[in-house]
Amino acid sequence: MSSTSLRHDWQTDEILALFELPFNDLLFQAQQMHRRHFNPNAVQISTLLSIKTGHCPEDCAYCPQSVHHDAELEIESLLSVEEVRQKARQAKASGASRFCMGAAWKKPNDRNLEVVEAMVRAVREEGLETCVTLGMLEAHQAERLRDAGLDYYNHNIDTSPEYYGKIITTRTFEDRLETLGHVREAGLKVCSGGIIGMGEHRTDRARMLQSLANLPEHPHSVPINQLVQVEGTPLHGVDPTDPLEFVRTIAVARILMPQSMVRLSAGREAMSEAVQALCFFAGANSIFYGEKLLTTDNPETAADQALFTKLGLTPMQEDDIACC
Ligand code: SAM
Ligand code: DTB
Ligand code: SF4
Repeated sequence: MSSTSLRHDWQTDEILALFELPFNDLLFQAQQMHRRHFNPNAVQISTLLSIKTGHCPEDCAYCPQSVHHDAELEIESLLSVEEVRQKARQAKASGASRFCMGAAWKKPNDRNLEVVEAMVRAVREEGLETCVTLGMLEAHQAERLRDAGLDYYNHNIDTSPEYYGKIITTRTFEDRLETLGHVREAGLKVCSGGIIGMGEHRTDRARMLQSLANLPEHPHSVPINQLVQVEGTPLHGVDPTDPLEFVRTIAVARILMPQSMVRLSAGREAMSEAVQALCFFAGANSIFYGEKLLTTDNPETAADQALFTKLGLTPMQEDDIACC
């Protein structure tokens, strides 16, 4: 996202100062920023589908799909284009505007990519925006996805550059930035965020948001995940982060990246309605909707519909976004 009014020079101490504000001051500032750019009562709705599940060669300590951990998981090879089309049709019927497809790959090979391109075309034919997350991409692969009509590429930086090596050893933070560069240069919209609750410190949360905000363009979409603790993964049993610190992270993301969609991503199943409501107040304006994320549970759709009614939230339309 490029606009001269957006900052790309955030310093760590400025971001920490935001985190340290009294809670009400921080939320008020974030809500004011939010209202400047969005209808505060509109939420963008995406649905997720795992198109290839498990056996991933990467060792991400949070992830049940890594071959290095022994989480209980139903391994599934690449779905067919028709299976994906059916799921997209269902997602559209239940109110989603974007369909996100995730694959447990370190990087796709060109044969894999051909199938994903066909999936992207099928999902577009069903009238949904498309997002995929396939691991690392080379420049020509990002261009191929763009030519197939892909809208968004999700590639999370997950945590701070300093904490990265404690969570993943099979790739580097710089590898992630390189793929994000290819995606941006191909003209795809970037979706990039991270995970809270992996035993990181507040400074890591600040440095993660700083890395995102100081990219050449703010990501269009910034998913903030709360770690879903899965038995068999190294992070199972780690001390959870205080929910109010999670809300603060959302608020700081909103202030740093005022025009981005901030997604209250994984972890809602373990969150009270009150904490989710605070996240929306702090500037979150996007969620994953549907009873499953990739491999773990998300809230029941009826529960989400009830929450939307209680909070007076509506699915986002184009005119809910103010132009810069
Ligand atoms: N393999 C690709 C990759 O890592 O980019 C795409 C799929 S991967 C599952 C997508 C994202 O899901 C990860 O970057 C991570 O941020 C998030 N994720 C994975 N497991 C999670 C968990 N247990 N809790 C919260 N977020 C998780
Ligand atoms: C993102 O930031 N979170 C989503 C999506 N992008 C691909 C994935 C969450 C996965 C949670 C664990 C699971 O269900 O396997
Ligand atoms: Fe593989 Fe992605 Fe899971 Fe890491 S997060 S183990 S890359 S599926």
